[in-house]
Amino acid sequence: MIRLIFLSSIWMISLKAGLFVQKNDYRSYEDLSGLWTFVREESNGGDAGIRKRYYEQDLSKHQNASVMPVPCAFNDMSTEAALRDHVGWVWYQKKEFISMRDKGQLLFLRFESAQYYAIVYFNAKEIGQHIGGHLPFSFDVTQHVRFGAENVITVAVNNTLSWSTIPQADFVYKASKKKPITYIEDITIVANHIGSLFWKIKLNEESDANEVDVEIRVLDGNEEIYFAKGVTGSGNVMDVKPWWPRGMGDPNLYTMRVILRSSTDQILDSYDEQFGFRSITFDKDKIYINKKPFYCLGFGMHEDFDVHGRGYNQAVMTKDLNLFEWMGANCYRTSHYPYAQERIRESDRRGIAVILETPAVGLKVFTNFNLKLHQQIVTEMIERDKNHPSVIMWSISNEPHTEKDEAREYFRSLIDLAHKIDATRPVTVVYGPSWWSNDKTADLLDIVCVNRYYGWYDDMGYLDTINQSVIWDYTNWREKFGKPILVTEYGADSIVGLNQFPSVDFSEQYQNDLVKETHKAFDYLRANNVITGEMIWNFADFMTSMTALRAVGNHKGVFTRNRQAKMAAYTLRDRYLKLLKQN
Ligand code: GCB
Repeated sequence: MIRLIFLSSIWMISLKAGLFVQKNDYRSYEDLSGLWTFVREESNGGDAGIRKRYYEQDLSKHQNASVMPVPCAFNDMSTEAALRDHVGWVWYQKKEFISMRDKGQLLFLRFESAQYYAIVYFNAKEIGQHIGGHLPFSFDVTQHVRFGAENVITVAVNNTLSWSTIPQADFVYKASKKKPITYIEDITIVANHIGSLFWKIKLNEESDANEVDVEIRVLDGNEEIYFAKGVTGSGNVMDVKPWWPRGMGDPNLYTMRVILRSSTDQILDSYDEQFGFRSITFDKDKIYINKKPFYCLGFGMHEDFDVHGRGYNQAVMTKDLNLFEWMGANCYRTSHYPYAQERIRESDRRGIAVILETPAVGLKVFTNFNLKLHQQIVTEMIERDKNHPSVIMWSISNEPHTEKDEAREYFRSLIDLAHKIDATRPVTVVYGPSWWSNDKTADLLDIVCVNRYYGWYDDMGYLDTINQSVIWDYTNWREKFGKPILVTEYGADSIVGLNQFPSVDFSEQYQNDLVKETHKAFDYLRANNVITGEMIWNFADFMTSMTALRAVGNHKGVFTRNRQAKMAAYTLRDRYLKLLKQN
């Protein structure tokens, strides 16, 4: 599953990296996207590049050198199958002029994501490592910068380290002595729909919170509606307009402007964080947003497109979310990894709810080492996206083997961790191979998500049995655990333009018929409070590795990989638009 390597956006920023990049009088950044020098090592080449010290070399002179766009998945760029299927190390390098004008600033190198294990070198010195794709990380490079000169950034990326084979590694970056600059490292905002507000500002380690004043200003557009002081505090903001998902109201957003002042009244740092006033609650039946029942109408999907493969692309993101709106959808799951933060931010603005998911797919091995890494990923994911009003739930894993006894303590630890970091959102796991009858974990969760493929992987061709199977299966989950249940996957492959009437598998008609039959069961389950939402698999066709089950990728999209609507998209659209009005 974790096959593709990509480097998503890379930024050179002055001031801290925990928060997304921003420009103001105290912060700035350079976007390092573009064509990087690229060298592929032999597949499974035994760390040859590290042994031969590639990071000290000008890689553009290497015999295998080519260029690679960042961000993008390199696998999809090449005409060679060897690069598409490459397993092992690849090297990226870029020369970057850093001006004398930047002297005196703290400089960080921030990666939005590198898939999967990255070692970063700056002017031939290793400055840090990161394990786990999809989430941002950053390193302070101030000490290593040559001002008024070209600097060389080299990144070695390895995709062999799958979830269960990661060796012990010391990937904690130990920063060298930093300059005593005070800055905002992180902001936590909890704001509910009736205007209660809590904030916590984290300053960098070297700063002395007693030496600075922290100002909090809440802005509605340009108008300041609340002012307070303190690194942490709470209050009530009057007459707020809550953030609503589509179909329930407007996705109203506010800005929290955090300003740091020195004892001599000099501004040291400032950051504008967007947030919304809204609450997520649940009982045994349903999810509620701002105390009103929220029925999820949406998609499982992938951050994937022709040509550039997996990863963030702003044109594709815009097209996708425009199609969501056209379809009447109000929700998606970032299956099966956290997506670019730009997409989550855009979901805030459009009022599309998001279930954020870790990249833990099909877990079978519940070792201590896996747990540690999983804990790191859950922490990084929640820390990155905790202030986004669109994020309504954390998904710890997709289709783990929770029928195994060891799964219980493993998941208990992750669920507790997620609750500890964020007490305001429900936590879920998406079930696939396990059943209500043998699962060892679902009672620990707030919400239970279940993937089922009746009429496809189960009972192919028997469309008339879908209704009873779906009702039987989901009702059993509901009765056993007494939790709100979300359908997170159902569907069928269809090859666009392949028509068969009466329908047979892989035709557009079969996908459409299966969707219609499944909806009959959903109508019953919804009316009887068994499910609190439905998400089809998949939004669009996407590329996979080769297996006999796939014909040039997975075709369960209701849109093609180029985002053209298939027959089933119209059926789903009619349903979503109708149900959205009832939310
Ligand atoms: C699943 C997985 C998803 C697959 C899908 C399928 O259960 O969660 O990643 O793509 O089935 O189409 O087989």
